[in-house]
Amino acid sequence: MKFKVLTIFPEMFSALDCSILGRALKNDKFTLDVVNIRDYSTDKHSKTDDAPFGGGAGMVMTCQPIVSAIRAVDPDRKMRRIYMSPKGKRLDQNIVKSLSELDEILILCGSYEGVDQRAIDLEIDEEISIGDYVLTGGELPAMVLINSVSRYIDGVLGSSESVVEESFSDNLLEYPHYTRPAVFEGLAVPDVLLSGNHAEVAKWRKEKAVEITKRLRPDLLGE
Ligand code: 4FM
Repeated sequence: MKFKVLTIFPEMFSALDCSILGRALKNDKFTLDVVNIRDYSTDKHSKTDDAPFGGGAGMVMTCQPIVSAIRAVDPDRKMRRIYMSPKGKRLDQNIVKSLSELDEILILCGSYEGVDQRAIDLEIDEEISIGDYVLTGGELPAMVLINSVSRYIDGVLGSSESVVEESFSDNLLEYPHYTRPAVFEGLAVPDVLLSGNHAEVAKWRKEKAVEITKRLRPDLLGE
């Protein structure tokens, strides 16, 4: 998988150099090119924004640097071009999984009050939202998308970080986890987990997953 991110805050993406994704990037399991939109501005001061037509507060990102940057990084339109926005289709694990099957994803991050609609109309394939709340820009949403999609790429997760037995894999929330010590502040780990009976452990985990999902997210069970 190849990701290209277009942003006016490229430094923010250093967060992806940490932990599991940092290791995967180092080991070339996927690539991430972070492109500064400002570098494509033809303005003498490298401006990337202007006041909104029709008036109102805030600034709008102009078409020229965005359209030039997108066409420079994806000249033959072979990438899936995504704009992170609260107006987009809500990201869920099914969308994550289907995006992970693509070869190349371009993500446009907006800032300020918005992006000139013509840049979106001309160049963007799909708008995706990470949830019904408003952030100051699309950078954190882009990192959420990259993080969630990367987990499905071969070799990104270690063998102990399996992608199969997890929340949402069968539309259930995860069962509770425990590790040593067996008793902490008087709270004991459920006996079955210490029994060594793998079939009983699997049964208990499935029951817990169903119980927790019923209680916290009945919508996931269609209830
Ligand atoms: C997006 C601010 C574009 C300014 C944002 C511009 C968001 C979300 C979000 C903020 N993106 N899911 N929620 N973006 O809040 O995806 Cl120009």
